[in-house]
Amino acid sequence: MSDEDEIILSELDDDELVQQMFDDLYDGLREEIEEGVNILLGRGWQPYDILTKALVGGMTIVGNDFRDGILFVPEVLQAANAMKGGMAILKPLLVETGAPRVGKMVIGTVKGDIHDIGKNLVSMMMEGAGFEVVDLGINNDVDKYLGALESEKPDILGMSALLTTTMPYMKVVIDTLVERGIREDYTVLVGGAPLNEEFGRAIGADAYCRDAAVAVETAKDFMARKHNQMAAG
Ligand code: B12
Repeated sequence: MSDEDEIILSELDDDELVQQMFDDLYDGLREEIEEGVNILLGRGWQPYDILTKALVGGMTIVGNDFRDGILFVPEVLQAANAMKGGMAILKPLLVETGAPRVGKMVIGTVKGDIHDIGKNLVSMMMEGAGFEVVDLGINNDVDKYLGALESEKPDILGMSALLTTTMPYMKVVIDTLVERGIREDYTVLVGGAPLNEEFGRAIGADAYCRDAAVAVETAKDFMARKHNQMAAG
């Protein structure tokens, strides 16, 4: 048995534990991540803080080393799997806020793109803020989005893209909404690491959101505007 096998997570203080969780996420150790999340919850940490400080923090390190060619797809998949284990524990806690229903969102990752961690995080936070969320998953083409808009009648359409090669597809979807004369029926929010505000504007989205917290705030803003318009009209 190596020294590393003997680390007892519950004996670490908060800072050490978060550091250890960064390492465990990096190594794709799902069970250890789940245990770490449970320990932090037991110590009174807010689910949102665990998500952003321990899990997203760890994923940032993975992302940097992936970019720099130190980690490769199989390792990153393992890390993503460990992250999802932690997120699954936090989801019911984030969602269970008893907030009144404020609106409905259809969300999905665009065609050609299989990244879903950020999208899932946005879904969780939106549900926690009182939105009903219909998650279309990954690799969605125009027809999938249009079908869901038609059947679900949401207030908001959210699209996620993590690749520079897939982000232009968001414009394809928005252009189709314009062609069909239904663009104004929805607030379109877009997000994903390679996007920025300028891109969001250029493709005709209502807003680009840097992260899940901004997504929630922006969605609430748009819902408030919609209600004010309805009250005025
Ligand atoms: C995990 C990961 C993977 C995993 C995905 C697992 C999964 N289930 O998602 C795997 C291993 C499968 C993968 C595969 C690939 N990946 Co990858 N991946 C990543 C990595 C490391 C992390 C992404 C992540 O989950 N981040 C954590 C989440 C929380 O952040 P986020 O996604 O940005 O989401 C937040 C915001 O952006 C925003 N947001 C996101 N979506 C939405 C949507 C809406 C509506 C709103 C409002 C907000 C919002 O809110 C989120 C929460 O705060 C990134 C690195 C990076 N820096 O992003 C590379 C990265 C995105 N991948 C990259 C590449 C190149 C690939 C591959 C092509 C590699 C290959 N050679 O095969 C494939 C592509 C597969 C495909 N067709 O999609 C590149 C993209 C480069 C580019 N400029 O296009 C990156 C940037 C790495 C790099 N620097 O090289 N990847």
